[in-house]
Amino acid sequence: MVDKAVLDRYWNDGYLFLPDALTPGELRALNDDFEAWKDESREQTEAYGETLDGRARFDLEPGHTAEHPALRRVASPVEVSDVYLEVMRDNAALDVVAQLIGPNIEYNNSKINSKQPGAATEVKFHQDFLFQPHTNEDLIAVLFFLDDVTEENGPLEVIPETHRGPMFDHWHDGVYTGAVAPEVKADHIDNAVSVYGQAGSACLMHTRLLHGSALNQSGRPRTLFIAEYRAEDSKPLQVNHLPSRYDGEVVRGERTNRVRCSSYEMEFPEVPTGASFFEQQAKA
Ligand SMILES: O=C(O)CCC(=O)C(=O)O
Repeated sequence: MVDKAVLDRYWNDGYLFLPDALTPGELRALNDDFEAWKDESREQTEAYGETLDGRARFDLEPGHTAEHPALRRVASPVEVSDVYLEVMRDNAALDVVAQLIGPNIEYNNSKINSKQPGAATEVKFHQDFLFQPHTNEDLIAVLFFLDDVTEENGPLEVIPETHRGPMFDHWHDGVYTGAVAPEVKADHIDNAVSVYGQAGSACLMHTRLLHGSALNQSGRPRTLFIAEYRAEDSKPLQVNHLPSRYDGEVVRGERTNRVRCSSYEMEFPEVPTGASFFEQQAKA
């Protein structure tokens, strides 16, 4: 639990850094499962495994080899790991999520984003809400650091206060790219803040905050477990872009079946088809 000044800072900035979001035991167990997946990926040459909508669960970066495995994304790890499921259901950051948008909180989706040493994949600037509109904007992504995050290994970069500004178009030339136009990035990049911290910490991020992250230029990995939660009265208006059988599970408080609506205008994202997140962003 955190005090009001900290909560106020989140509402002002649109993000919050939390040290000690994971216990040492949780951190070790999450990393053990990820290392096992990374080892398994050595035998693979293309994206593999299957999620609920038929897309691959494990996504490999171009240049992936058995000697230098570059597993860059695991979609819905909570479905294939008891450890990820337990941490998603109960962790110290979730208490703060409940303080901010609770008391009733549902799980929305989760993934692992990993940048292995020298990984060339960047995450282009975007606002998460534009991937899956809801009736209101009380959604928070918790980005758990499974490695120390430094200036060199591709930290999350956020643009403070943009959650209170416009929603930017993620469609370009008739294609949904899941990224803002280069001019939007150029207009904001001078205000970017890189979020560093030790393994075990986390960043809480408002669903409308503009953010991205650069390539990993270091010899050390940077792996994040990202779990997104929503207020129970925030109802999805479109299919989950990371479907999971746990979508909608109440993880704090209780189910009320109330719906709360805010007023906003945006163009709906394209329903995911065969493309992975990074393939979609490559069209930007
Ligand atoms: O991996 C990162 O640095 C950012 C992740 C992110 O923004 C996303 O996957 O939506």
